[in-house]
Amino acid sequence: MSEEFILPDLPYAYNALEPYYSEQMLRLHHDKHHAGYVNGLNMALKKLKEARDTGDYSLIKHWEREMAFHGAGHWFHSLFWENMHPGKEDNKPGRGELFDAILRSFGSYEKFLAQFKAATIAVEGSGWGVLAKDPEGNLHIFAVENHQKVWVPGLAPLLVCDVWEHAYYLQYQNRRPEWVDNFIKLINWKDVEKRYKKK
Ligand code: MN3
Repeated sequence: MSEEFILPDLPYAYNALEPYYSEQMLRLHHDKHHAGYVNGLNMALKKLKEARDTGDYSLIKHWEREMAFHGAGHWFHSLFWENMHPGKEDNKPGRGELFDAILRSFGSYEKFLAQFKAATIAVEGSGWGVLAKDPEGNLHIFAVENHQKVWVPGLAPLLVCDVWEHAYYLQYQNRRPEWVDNFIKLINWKDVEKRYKKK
């Protein structure tokens, strides 16, 4: 990999997610935190290339960990931005393939929502609530703590909710459940369905 990763632009204006997600918090989260992951990923890749060129692999474990940590951060945040759009109080997925999969996998949309919220609020420390698709097209909800370490092979993430403190503290302080409630209003279900339909 020689190409540098770049910070993707947001697919909406910085104030587009108000009042559920403040412009100030979005600027900090995207321009500083996500940018930090992109820089960290590029640095790790550069150091791994140097190791290949010199044959000095003495720090390989360190740079692999750095690559995993920053790479997962970059990947999850890129997904997270696209998972949201301007919010509304009664935000729900429309009828279709994804909605059918939600019914099949969780029993009802309300049950899905209750489990997704509970799993996300219960993340210990920093992490993400994740909705993912398995190779058979069934949906699963799980929490990702320490995003560089936890991965389930074969699961494709469709929807992620960031519950690192930097994602909500400025606006919500310690009220993580309130942030998760408002995240639900911001979900771009068309984006989630597009990802579900991808083979
Ligand atoms: Mn974040």
